[in-house]
Amino acid sequence: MGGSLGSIATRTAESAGRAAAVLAIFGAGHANAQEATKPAHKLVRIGTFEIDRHEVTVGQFHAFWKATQIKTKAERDGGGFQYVGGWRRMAGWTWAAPNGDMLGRHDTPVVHVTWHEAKAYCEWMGLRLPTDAEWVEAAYTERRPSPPAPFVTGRTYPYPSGEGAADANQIESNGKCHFSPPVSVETRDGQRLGHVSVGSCPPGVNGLYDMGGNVWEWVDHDVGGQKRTRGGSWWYGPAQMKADALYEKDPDFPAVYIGFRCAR
Ligand SMILES: [Ca+2]
Repeated sequence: MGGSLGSIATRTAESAGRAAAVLAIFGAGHANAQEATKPAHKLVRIGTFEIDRHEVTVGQFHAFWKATQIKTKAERDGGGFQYVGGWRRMAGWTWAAPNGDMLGRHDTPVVHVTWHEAKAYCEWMGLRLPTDAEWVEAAYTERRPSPPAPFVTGRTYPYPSGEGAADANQIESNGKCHFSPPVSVETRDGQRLGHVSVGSCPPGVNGLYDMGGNVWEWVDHDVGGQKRTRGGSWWYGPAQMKADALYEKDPDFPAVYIGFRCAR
């Protein structure tokens, strides 16, 4: 996922200077919108459709932000949400600074984006959000003709990571992939937690990364005006990673736990 943005994780942005810092670090910002190039996407074919191998990253979303001059809802409203005994707006927490006090690494999943913003990003890329059925097919049923062990063609697994959930970035992970400071700083049950760079965990069903855990993923599925999220996140255990874990959120809700990937 190379690039010149890796060093930003160690940069601290003061609240008042954050926008300037983001512009300085990411480049010329909106001023050079016409020069923006679209980021590369690695898609995996699953039958009749393709889906991103990774969650969409901060670096990829930055190209969209720069080209379209979008101001995300979290940016407009002063920050996205975190659950702290209830949903709380976190000042300055945005796609560029997922935890406010430091800028997001380019190879970490973008969060604090609404369903509408995720959809707009995918469409800007000539892609779209996966449907719920596509996401489920890709996450749980192995479709590769010759998958590496232990995966078996045609088998449907309980978790996107396979028979077990220990390889995923979730609260009961065994440590194969885990919080990598300083992207997120949070504690739950005495553990330091957060999302990790995409591809940090072992690949799961269909060779896809982080379909289970890391960050929730918006899909194109409406339930009474709410939009479904799939796969659980680093904040939860394995139960939220399963196919029967059905959760929906307001499509205008930006949160530190929610990202997305695209399909076509
Ligand atoms: Ca995920």
